[in-house]
Amino acid sequence: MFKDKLVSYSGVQPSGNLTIGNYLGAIKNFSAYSDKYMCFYCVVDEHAITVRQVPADLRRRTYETLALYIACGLDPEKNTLYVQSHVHEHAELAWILNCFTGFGELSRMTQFKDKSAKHADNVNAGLFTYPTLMASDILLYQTDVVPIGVDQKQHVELTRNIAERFNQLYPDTFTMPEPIIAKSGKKIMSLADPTKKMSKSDENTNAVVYILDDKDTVIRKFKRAVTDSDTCVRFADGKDGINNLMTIYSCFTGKEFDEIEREFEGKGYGDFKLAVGETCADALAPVRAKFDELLKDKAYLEEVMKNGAETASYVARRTLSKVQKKLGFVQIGR
Ligand code: AQP
Repeated sequence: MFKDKLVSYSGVQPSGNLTIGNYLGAIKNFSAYSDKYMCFYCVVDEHAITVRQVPADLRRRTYETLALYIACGLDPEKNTLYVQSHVHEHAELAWILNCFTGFGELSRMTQFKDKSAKHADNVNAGLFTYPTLMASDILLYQTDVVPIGVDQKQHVELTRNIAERFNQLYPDTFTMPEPIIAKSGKKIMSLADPTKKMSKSDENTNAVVYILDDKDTVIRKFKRAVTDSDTCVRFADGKDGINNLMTIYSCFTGKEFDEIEREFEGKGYGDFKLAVGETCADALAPVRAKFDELLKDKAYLEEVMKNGAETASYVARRTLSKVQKKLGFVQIGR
């Protein structure tokens, strides 16, 4: 076994501008593992092409997503930051895992149902087998923990089922990964429709707060957020809009809901929305500043990508070769 530490693994698709949902549900939580774990955080460009992408945009967003990882506090010296398509073992193991995954299992995936409804003109096989590629991402690194938002939990559960099935047939192949879902921020909702997840690919840009939005834009978006006809800031059933804003405020300030309720007692929604907007914008300002600086230095970002791909490939190759041997593929020692 290559590892002398536990492994943390996660990824983000460069399929749009990253949102505060991606930040609070995933990226912000990645750095908690940097000191004690061996960490692999990937820009999953192969996942992104399950939906049509404009090549120039995909290329730009791949650099941007990597820069955002670093701007959000992931030190490339402590974390392996890399791009999925730079490590060919992901696609190779995914093929093998496809042969150990049921058609019925993949058909039950909520994301597949949602995305095939949303992109009815392009329900491709990649969209269907997205979860086996994700299983490959995770299992290649003998991962122990996968920090994710709650929408990805079903995919990690499927990964565990595939790993268990494979390990039963070929013992001691894969480590069993655990999804790690933040208590707060696990599902940030759209500002325009708080019953729907905030997504980077949402066409309504007012529904989404991007990590790189400037302060005025962030405040304007929160001011327009859908709430309800009540006037009291409290967390309760049926108050999806306010619950979402309280969750966002709590994630950025660390305050509990009862503390937030006391803070805004006797104040209207206008004051509350302004406070959420200002707090969010101020928290993201240093990320934006660092991102701008990083993006000016493409050579540095490419060096991070190269070093990351080298480390990731070394580990991925070992797992893939172990799997191939177990399956009976002939090894010719090239
Ligand atoms: N709204 C959200 N709240 C909390 N966590 C979220 N994540 C995504 N949206 C929210 C988490 O971010 C990580 C990276 O997500 P992804 O890029 O793999 O794709 P996704 O889950 O499909 O996210 P999007 O923003 O909705 O992308 P598109 O619009 O391209 O489909 C994951 O850990 C995810 O849980």
